[in-house]
Amino acid sequence: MISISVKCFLRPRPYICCSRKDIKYMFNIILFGPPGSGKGTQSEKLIAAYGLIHLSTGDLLRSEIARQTPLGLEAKHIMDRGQLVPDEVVIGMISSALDANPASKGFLFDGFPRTVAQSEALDKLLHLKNTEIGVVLALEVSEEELVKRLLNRGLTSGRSDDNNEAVVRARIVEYHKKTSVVAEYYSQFKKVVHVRGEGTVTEIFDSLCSEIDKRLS
Ligand code: B4P
Repeated sequence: MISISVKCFLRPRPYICCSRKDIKYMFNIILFGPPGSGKGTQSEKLIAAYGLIHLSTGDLLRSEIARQTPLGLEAKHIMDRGQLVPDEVVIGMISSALDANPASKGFLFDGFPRTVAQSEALDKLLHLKNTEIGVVLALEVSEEELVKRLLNRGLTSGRSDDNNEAVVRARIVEYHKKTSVVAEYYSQFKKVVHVRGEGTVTEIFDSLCSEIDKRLS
């Protein structure tokens, strides 16, 4: 049995830098990009701005590791090699999280889906709830910038997958091998928008908001 923790920030929107639209129906976003592209960073700001529920499979897995559950112990070995955890594990975690939040205005998926099998499973889970992905926001960052950011985070985060350059590069290889195709999968439904992921956190946040607002109007 997997226990999960989901961050829910249904509080008044604190950002006034650009016009947020109220979400009147369920709106689901995938924040997509390679490791270190700013998914976690931007997710925190987006959920606060739009009142979405944040589902980060990386956070869920790290919570399992911190609690030393059997799943967490197994996942740690895989994550420390820079590889992806098996699809059935992360799909199970997301399925439980969706069921635990029936009244959500929408979900922000961060670091999920990471394979085509995960994408297909997510679409089926959302279909069962009469909803779908509204947009896939794909952050674009050069490889050298990714490595720099992750190694820099490794100096303070305590994350064992961030403090070794070989592991960081292995995660990027894994991304190109198994995850980049997720953007192609959603492109066939015309859901992907590419957003420049280099610049200040505020500039990138404003670009993401502008793409979301277009789809909410
Ligand atoms: P995740 O937790 O998803 O981690 P990540 O992709 O490395 O980080 P993220 O992209 O969110 O980091 P951010 O840029 O915000 O995954 C970790 C591991 O879990 C995976 O390798 C895999 O093993 C496993 N896993 C997770 N989901 C899975 C799934 N669905 N299937 C299978 N396995 C899965 O931050 C990076 C750094 O950049 C930060 O220090 C930040 O401060 C900095 N930064 C952000 N924006 C910046 C900017 N604009 N300028 C400068 N620095 C910036």
